[in-house]
Amino acid sequence: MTIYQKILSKKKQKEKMLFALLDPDSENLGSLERKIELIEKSEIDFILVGGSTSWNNNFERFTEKVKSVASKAVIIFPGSAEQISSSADAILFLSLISGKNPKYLIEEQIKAAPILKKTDIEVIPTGYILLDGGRKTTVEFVSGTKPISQDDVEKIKDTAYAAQLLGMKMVYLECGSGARYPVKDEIIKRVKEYIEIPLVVGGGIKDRKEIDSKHRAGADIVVVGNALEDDPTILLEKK
Ligand code: 1GP
Repeated sequence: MTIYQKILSKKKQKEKMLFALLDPDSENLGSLERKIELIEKSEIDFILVGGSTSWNNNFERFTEKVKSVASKAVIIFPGSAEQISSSADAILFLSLISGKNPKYLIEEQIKAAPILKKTDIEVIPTGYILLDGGRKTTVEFVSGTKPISQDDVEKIKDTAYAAQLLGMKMVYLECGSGARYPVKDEIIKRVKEYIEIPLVVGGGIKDRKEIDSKHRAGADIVVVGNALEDDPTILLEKK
């Protein structure tokens, strides 16, 4: 079974999913093993690796390290075509469809294509939609694109539906890492009425209460990054 098939099957069973995001630029390799041990014991389904920046230039080494410690599948969440490692199990092949920057709409994907052709990583085409989370986040800065205001519900749901019509396999509603507030429940509900493909929600989700509320609103997958830094034990408590 592919990772995408596993996601679809959980969605069908109405099993909510939780992904942990490990960003090579903000992880300390020393504490990484301990964090992965906690992840392994938790309900987290899959591990995402990646981020908007690649200052440390250690993506390959980092992904190999995560893969060597974790038994859970590792999915690349790339900030650019530089973040591809054949040791990962899959890649979210993102297109930043809320923005008008050709680099993140199609150019990085063209750069990535010949690299992916040579690997057998599973590719999951994903429409990536950046929303305003109350402060300028790294993804906004790096991508040079404006997030959609969370007041513009119609635009958000139309963008998500366009992703599905284009044949993308998932929609990712993103407020950016460290957002002041996450995607609002009303937005998730509205988007959910329009799409059948799995809905991923991330950015600024701080605790168990918020994870549950995003799941209840209709997110199939919730992604947490920073909160794992702050207090992994609380976050990873089983329900
Ligand atoms: C993944 O960018 C997020 O979508 C992660 O955000 O670090 O705020 O959890 P946080």
